[in-house]
Amino acid sequence: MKALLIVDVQNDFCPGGTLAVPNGDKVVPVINKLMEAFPLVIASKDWHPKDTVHFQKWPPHCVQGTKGSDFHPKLNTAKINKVFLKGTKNKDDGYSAFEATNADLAEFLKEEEVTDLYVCGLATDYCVKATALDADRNGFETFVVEDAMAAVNKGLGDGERAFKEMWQSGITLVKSDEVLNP
Ligand code: VGL
Ligand code: ZN
Repeated sequence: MKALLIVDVQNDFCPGGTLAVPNGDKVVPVINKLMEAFPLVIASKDWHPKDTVHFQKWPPHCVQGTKGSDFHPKLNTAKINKVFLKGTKNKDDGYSAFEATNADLAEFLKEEEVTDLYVCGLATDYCVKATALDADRNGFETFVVEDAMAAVNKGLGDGERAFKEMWQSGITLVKSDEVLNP
């Protein structure tokens, strides 16, 4: 059983948002198409309290219940079976979707008999990377869909380094075309 996990495709990470990822919105049509190939689609949301220590490292973003925390308006949310909320505590960054507090992601995937997890979304060098590495550690066959994600690139080359780190950990890099037309 395979599943698609969409990480943090939220307004604040897209152009016009408070922590906009360059080309963050470009992943939306790719992900909408990708969803068609999966019987199970889940998503994570960065979901911060307004006084979190996380905002000492980052401009405030994805504050619980604000417009910035909503999914991008073009994302086909009808296909999303369950949403996992992370970074929900005052003292946690919650980069990985496996740190979600409203439900246990690893347990959910095991109950659904997911063996192969495909990860996409925002941002490659933070939450996508952290989530993919955790998926691998939790024993899932892990794939990242390269053209369905975008990097913050706070430091030059961070996105490229993230791909390398994921690949070196045994994660498989794939393109959306290969997933849609196997
Ligand atoms: C993220 C920085 C801060 C992400 C979240 O979703 O990649 N990056 N919070
Ligand atoms: Zn955050």
